[in-house]
Amino acid sequence: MDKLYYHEKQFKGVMKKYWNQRYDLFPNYDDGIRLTKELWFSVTPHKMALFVAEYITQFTKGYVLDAFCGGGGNVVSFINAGLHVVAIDNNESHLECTQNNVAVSCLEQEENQLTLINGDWCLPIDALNSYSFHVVFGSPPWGGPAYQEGVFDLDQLLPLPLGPLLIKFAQYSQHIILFLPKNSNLQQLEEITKEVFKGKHVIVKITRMYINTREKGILVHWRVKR
Ligand code: MGP
Ligand code: SAH
Repeated sequence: MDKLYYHEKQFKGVMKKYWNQRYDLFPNYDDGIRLTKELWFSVTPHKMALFVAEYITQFTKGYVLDAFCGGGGNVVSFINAGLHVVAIDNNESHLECTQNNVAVSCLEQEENQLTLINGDWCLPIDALNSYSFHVVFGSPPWGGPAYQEGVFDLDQLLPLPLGPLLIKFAQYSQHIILFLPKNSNLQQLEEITKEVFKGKHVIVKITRMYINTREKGILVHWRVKR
């Protein structure tokens, strides 16, 4: 199990700002939210997770694949919006954090509304074969707080560069939504999109996401028309 960070004394240097923002991340932080060090700088703040969930419910009430569930920042809002979620992560501690954070944040849950799967996007994930998803959502690792230096090269996304990641996710749904760094190279995003979806009609919508006037990231929605 990765170490959990839940006491102010554990937060040093750049990590302090994430502790100070804890109620932006989870307004119910004091109810027993559990996060590893990586999750403290990766979870989607609550207001943005709400926005994403509401955005998705405008076009579907069906199954969402959260490809990198982390600490459940997005999963909590998907569940509360009534969506069914299949949540993947390759870190057992993070899956446990999601399970805990959903339990303390989602008071009403339908049976089978959430399925957690330990899966690695660098390998085939056979457990996904029996599902049909309306949306694939993903907030992949950006390489930590240092992502802000300069323009973010989308080939540096983990665990796969943007192109191969889109090719994988396009196998599961016509709607792919990714939360990416605010300083992402948008020209590169356009070039990768043209290459991956060559010959297909694809609409891309980019939304800049702010909390209290500070930009936190961009939400990119690819809608591939058949
Ligand atoms: P930030 O930009 O590192 O900090 O993270 P802050 O305090 O908002 O910005 P600053 O300009 O004041 O320094 C902002 C948000 O981006 C986090 O709450 C996460 O939602 C997201 N985020 C940051 N990182 C480093 C990652 C990451 O590696 N992966 C993912 N998925 N999200 C991240
Ligand atoms: N949206 C989440 C945060 C995601 S952080 C939230 O709001 O809580 C990104 C997650 O990707 C981390 O939990 C990390 O364990 C996971 N991850 C990294 N590499 C992966 C891989 N190869 N396959 C699946 N998950 C991976």
